Order: sequence, then structure tokens, then C-alpha cells
Amino acid sequence: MASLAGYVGGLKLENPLMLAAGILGTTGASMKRAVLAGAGAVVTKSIGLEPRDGHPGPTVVRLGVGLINAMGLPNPSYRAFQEEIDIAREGGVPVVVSIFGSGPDEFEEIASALDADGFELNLSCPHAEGYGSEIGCDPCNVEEITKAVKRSVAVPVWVKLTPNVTDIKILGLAAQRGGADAVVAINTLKAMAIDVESGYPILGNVIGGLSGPAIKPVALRCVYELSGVLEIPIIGVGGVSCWQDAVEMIMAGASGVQIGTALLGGLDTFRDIADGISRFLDRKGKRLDDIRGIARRLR
Ligand code: RRO
Repeated sequence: MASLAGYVGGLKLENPLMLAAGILGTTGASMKRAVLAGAGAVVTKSIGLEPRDGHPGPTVVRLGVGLINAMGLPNPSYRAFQEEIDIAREGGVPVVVSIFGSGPDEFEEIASALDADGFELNLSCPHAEGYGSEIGCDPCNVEEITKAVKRSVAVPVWVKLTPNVTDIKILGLAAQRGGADAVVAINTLKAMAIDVESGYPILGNVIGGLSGPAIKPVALRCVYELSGVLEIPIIGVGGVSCWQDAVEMIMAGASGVQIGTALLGGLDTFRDIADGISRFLDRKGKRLDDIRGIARRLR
């Protein structure tokens, strides 16, 4: 079967499929499960300066096309997280820590205190006051925060971008100017749901982020647009549920692919998708490098 090994955003991976931030990434044990199931790398839940309970419930609405969450950055604080990273690292694949903060100083403090294989800067959570996309939709912030973290760590730094802007390319270029080793596209799309019997918004926070199959075409478009302007690698994420979705991401220009919501259907998803990609490459007589960005070259 075709090898899927290669470098993604400065990390050597056995395969380009990763656990996306926010799913199963709070404990070392759950991240190790993802590794055993075949993940080439894992990204943790986003970790901040202080412990947070997150938004009031309900925090998740399940829809036919995916789900809307408004978890609200619940996390134990970076001061209580190194042990979980160390347990996850026992799995033998890179562990990338997703971090959030209100500005360059907070990001720097958190990143410089943790020992990890890489950092993913969350500049894109769509529903947290003062964090995520509230600061990450401004390209100056993206550049400054990326620079600050790059100055303080020696491992790869990825920047996760918000799709809730007119032109995601401007944010990607800002991350690149800041020295990012890769961009990750996309975080969830701003969304809501209403209970028609009562008229109440369903989520405790009213507004949340949509993930799952509904957003895959949006994520694919973002990866495609970014690959037209960036020199740094792009990691595609958003609604990837089967090997064809992952191949589409790679054909749009992605070097790596993260999987999140689809894992609610089981961790076998990692091996199913990896096997599907390998068989596809064998059938076509090609390697991963041959198909990366092919949709841009063929148009
Ligand atoms: O915790 C969350 O509510 C959350 C985060 Br940090 C994020 O980046 N994206 C999202 O949809 N939810």
C-alpha cells in the first residue's frame, strides 16, 4: 500500500491525518486512544491562562448535517496540563498543543511554559469574548501573536484561522508574515439553532460554531484559496468524514488533514480514511505529493 508518511508543518508524520482540536483532546488517555486508532498526530483541546468552566449549557446541538457547539473554551489552565501532554506523548506521535489567549503576552506565557512537539494558535474560536476570532479576524493581531510565539518556542507553530471573514487569504498571509510554520483552515462557522415549540435559542450561549459535513465545502474552498497565495503548508480541517473528503483537501492543496466531528462515529475513522487514501493512490499509481494541489494545476 502507498506510504502516507511525510512532513507536515515542520513535523514528521507516519500519516497526514490528525486529531483536530476540541475533540478528545483534554486528557492524555483520550489522545492516546486516538494515536492507537491510527492518528498521525494529535492536537489538544485549546488551553488558556486560567481554568475555565466554559459557557452555560446546553453547549452542543446535534443536527442532521453536523453539530453546533458553544463549549466556551473550557480548560484546566496550562499550569495543570503538562502531565496530559506527557501521557499523550507516550503514544509515539507528535502532540501539538492548541493554545488561546487575549494577546501576544498571554500566548507567549502559555507556549513558553509547555513542553510539546508544536503549538496551534487558536485565533478562530467563533464564540468567546476577547479570544479566538474576536482578535483573530484582525490580520495585525494574527501577525503579532504569531511572531510572539515564534520568538519564545523552538517547535513548529501553526495558526488556526477563522472562516468567518470576507477574505481568509488576508489572515493566512498575516500568519505567514509572522513566521508561522503552517496555517490550519478552518475553525467552525458561526451558527445558531432555535427550539420552535418554545422559541428559545437552544444553546446556552445562543451563538455557536457549526462543524461536520455541512462545512466541508467551505473548508475546501478556504484551503484552495489559501494554497493560491501561501508558501507555507496548509492543514485542512472541517467536515472531513471519509477518504474522499481527505483526498479533496489534499487536491485543494492541504499537506495535512485534521478530523474532528466525524470521530463521534468512532475512532476507526482514522484507519478507514488512511486505508482509503492508500488504496486510491495505489489504484492511480500516484504518491501523495503527486496529487497535492492538483485541483489548482488542472483548472
Ligand atoms: O471551546 C469552544 O467552544 C470552541 C473552540 Br475553543 C473552538 O476553537 N471552536 C469551537 O467551535 N468551539
